[in-house]
Amino acid sequence: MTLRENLSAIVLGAFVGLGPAAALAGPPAPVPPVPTPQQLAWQRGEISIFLHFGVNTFTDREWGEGKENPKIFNPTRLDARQWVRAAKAGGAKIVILTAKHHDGFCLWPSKYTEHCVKNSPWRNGQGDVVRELADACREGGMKLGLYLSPWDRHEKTYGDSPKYNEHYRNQLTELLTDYGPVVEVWFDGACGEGPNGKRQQYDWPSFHAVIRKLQPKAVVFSDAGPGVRWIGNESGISGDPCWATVDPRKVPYAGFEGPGVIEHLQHGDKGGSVWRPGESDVSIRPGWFWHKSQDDKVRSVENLVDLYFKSVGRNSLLLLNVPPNDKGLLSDTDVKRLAEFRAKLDKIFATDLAARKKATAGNTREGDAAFGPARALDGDPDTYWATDDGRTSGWIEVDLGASAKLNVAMMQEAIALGQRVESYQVQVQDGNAWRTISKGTTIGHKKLDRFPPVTAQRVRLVIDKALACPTIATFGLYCDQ
Ligand code: FUL
Repeated sequence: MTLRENLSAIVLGAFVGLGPAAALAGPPAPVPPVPTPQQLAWQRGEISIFLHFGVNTFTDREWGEGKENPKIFNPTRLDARQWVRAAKAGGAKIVILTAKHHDGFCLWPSKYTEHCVKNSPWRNGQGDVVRELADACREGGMKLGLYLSPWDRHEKTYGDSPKYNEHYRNQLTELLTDYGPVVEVWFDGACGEGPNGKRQQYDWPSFHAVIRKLQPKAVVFSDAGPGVRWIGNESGISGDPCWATVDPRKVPYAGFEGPGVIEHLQHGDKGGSVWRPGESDVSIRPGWFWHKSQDDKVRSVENLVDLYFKSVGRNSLLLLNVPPNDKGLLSDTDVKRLAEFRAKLDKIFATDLAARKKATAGNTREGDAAFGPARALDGDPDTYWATDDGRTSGWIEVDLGASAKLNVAMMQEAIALGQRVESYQVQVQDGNAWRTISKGTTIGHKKLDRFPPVTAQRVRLVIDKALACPTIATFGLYCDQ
């Protein structure tokens, strides 16, 4: 049954006064919290590209001081279409640009500061990097996200909390008004000294209110969400287990520090009260910004694939930074690596050995084929196998038709109904017995397991424990050779 059919069944059930359970087999009730449509689309995107670009690109630094002369910003061959093409070739659905980093230099001509592109020689001071990227995204079918660093080492009002908060809201307003749809607003929690040595108290609720008003569909990233959360490191590696749900009291605001915070960000909370999936950020190079000396330190395809398995394959999103260079272009090696990374993923997942094969299950929801095990093998993320209510375990079995070599398994839950699974095993039939070849904890949007090659014809996904009846959208089997 598709999720749309689910809703129709609920509505039909309610209409005839029978309640959801009596309408046909009826879909399982959601286990709240569940994702918003935007959070669901975001997570299904799986890979986003981060673009760290600004004065640091020209000064060979990671954190500028805010004293840089705007005249140093002069990317003579800047081509945002090239960024978008490379991101697409890497399989990304969103690109996120550092519209302003900690140095305060704005890549768009902000009315509220002189420390921006309008005082640079680039395009004779008429340029606007945010505009060029927004246009390239629209043309290229890519979604746009923006990073506006709250920490601003240039702005004089920084540290004078009410004044700077207003300045920040003004800049946020420019970015969220003038450039079309922005699907993600990225806040880092860094809060350092201002030019006057004073610390700033950020007014987060008022920043969020600006976003809600101007781009209500944008997901908001920070360690405290509210839309999606930082995964707790900058290595692109999610925790395992990884729940998309959290207890918001454990990280009440961006930049909050304390015991257990990183653990919490890494793993989320079983039964947490809000849906806040993890985003794993990492750079393709050692630094976030481009440095010539790192041109030969671009991550290998194997390393990127490993990160994909440890981020996307652990119910998180991979935000991979690929920084434009001082010409305003992504460097050749990085562009090539992105395409090779995608090609390798496509190769691993080209043939799902379980797709549309004969499937059985220990239990199917009221015996209704609409929730049968074949629904986990049909390649449709909106259909799923489900058991009867009250069950918190179960299994599906696939007969591959002939013995086949496998070393990768993919599991997905129908997360629109909430994340449920807390422990599972993948087993192969070995003589009369079932042998476990892989086991894990959470599944969520996607769980990927790699294991030593095994040859088998019958394979099972056993759900040992779930918060409510399991809803499995995908059980895929692959051979990576
Ligand atoms: C951090 C920043 O301090 C780094 O420079 C980088 O932008 C990283 C993605 O976020 O908070």
